[in-house]
Amino acid sequence: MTFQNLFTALRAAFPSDLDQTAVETTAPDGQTLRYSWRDLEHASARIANLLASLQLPEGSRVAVQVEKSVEAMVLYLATLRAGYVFLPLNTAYQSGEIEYFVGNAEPAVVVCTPGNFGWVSKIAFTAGTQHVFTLGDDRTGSLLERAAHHAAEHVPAVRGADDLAAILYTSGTTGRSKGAMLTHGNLLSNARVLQDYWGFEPGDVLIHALPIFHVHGLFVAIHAALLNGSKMIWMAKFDPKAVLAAMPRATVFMGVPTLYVRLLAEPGLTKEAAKNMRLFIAGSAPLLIETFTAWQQRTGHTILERYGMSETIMLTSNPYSADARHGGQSERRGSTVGFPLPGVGLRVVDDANRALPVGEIGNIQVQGPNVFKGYWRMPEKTAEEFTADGWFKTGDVGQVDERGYVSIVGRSKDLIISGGYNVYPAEIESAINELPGVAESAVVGVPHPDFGEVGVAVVIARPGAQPEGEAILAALKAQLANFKIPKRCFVATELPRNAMGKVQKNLLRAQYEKLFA
Ligand code: MCA
Ligand code: AMP
Repeated sequence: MTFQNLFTALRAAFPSDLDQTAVETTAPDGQTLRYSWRDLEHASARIANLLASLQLPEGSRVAVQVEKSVEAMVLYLATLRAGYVFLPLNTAYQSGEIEYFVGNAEPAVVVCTPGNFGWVSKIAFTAGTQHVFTLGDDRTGSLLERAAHHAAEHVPAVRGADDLAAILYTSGTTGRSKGAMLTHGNLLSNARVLQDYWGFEPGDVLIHALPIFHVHGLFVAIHAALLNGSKMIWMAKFDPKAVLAAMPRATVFMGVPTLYVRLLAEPGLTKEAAKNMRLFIAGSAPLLIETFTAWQQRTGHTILERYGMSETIMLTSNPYSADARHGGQSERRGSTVGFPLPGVGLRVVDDANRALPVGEIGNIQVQGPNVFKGYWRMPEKTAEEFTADGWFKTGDVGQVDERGYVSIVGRSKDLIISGGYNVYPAEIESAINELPGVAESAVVGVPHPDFGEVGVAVVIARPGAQPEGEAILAALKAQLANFKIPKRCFVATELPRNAMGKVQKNLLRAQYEKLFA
């Protein structure tokens, strides 16, 4: 079979009655908006035609930093359709961060919010980008104005399974962010597996409340709905009350653990409120067993936890129903991320890459059609992250039990996952170390009731200087995305070190463990 463009596969799943509602949302002015499948088809064709008219070189990147809207999703679909490479950027990123991504990816097209055009276009034009468009969350901006002049029919560009569809930047423990290159084949194969594994069926309606610049909201959620021809109830921002209000009209919800914690704080979350729901899925960060159990008690539903990465999309999942592939096991077990998905190979090895027996803790390595093609323009980094026999090193530490359930018990990478966003201490430490009066610093993750984990900074002053924690945090806020800012900053006289002189972050973590208890 000739491989299709991912868009073509998603389009083929649209219902035959294109006038049905595909997406329902509330506009910024409070008005309810309904988009039919035909609207998605036409709007993505117009933007794809606009992109095609720019005569961009093959493989051009389209970098997008806009607020969540249905049109932003359509822009993603249009980029696939036109055969270019989508590069989503978190709206929290500040100019220094955007400068790096745009400089590294050299996108041919940049799309930003109308309010950011001044500074974003300056960065983009300096980096050699030819086209900068704007897109507001209220359907304003030059992208839609220009697209309106183009036809509402477009023949999707032919793309092979190995052709790039998207680049997702993911931070590294050392150095700057790396662009994970995902292909049409990676995304489509994973989407098909999930549609089947999670039992998507006619009549499903998805509540979409996640941001669309990362794997969870952009790929897992959107592809699941579109590939099933399912309606989405689309929320520009997560609001627990709005999610509760939508549940009687929906069947599936996906969220990071913080979303479940915030929903549990709503007295209206009851069995009755969740009665129409078929499935609650969690991932991106560890789901505490307390949250898992409380959810069962309050709603009668057992959350299905799964595990994935930007480099691999989804890797493992708890079962949706009794699954012959796992000896008929149907139990969704809290504190585990379930079984490797069909087609995914997963092994646990020691530091010398030797496979470990069942139950032993080690490094998780994976293989499969979902595993990315490599890091953008970083062949050495790519080589470092794969073993000689072709397995990708996830940097996660875990174990597989005798029944085959995988658990993540830690990370070998120095990473904090806060409210589902990744924060790399190395990046924050180097920003702190540049500030006046700072000699050195260490950033560690500590438990937090809302975000699961948050960063805490410990700073050592230069001789004679008296930096203050609050001032350091204020200075960081001007440079870095808000979710990366440590929630507290302490000035200390020294950092605990081992005999090799390495900072003992485990001791700092223990010291501040109860800070937010
Ligand atoms: C906001 N703040 C945060 C976070 N979000 N701080 C730490 N961690 C965060 N995640 C800051 C804000 O800047 C603000 O600080 C203060 O916290 C309060 O903001 P609040 O209004 O409560 O935040 P919010 O706008 O309600 O956002 C919280 C959120 C959001 C809804 C949980 O963070 C979110 O949507 N997270 C989902 C992330 C996600 O989709 N991850 C998937 C990655 P100040 O007042 O000082 O400015 S994909 C992935 O990981 C893999 C592949 C996978 O397996 O899925
Ligand atoms: P990202 O770089 O944003 O793709 O984040 C990927 C990382 O999120 C993984 O390597 C894991 O460390 C973490 N992660 C994703 N899902 C889970 C989960 N269900 N439990 C624990 N960690 C998770």
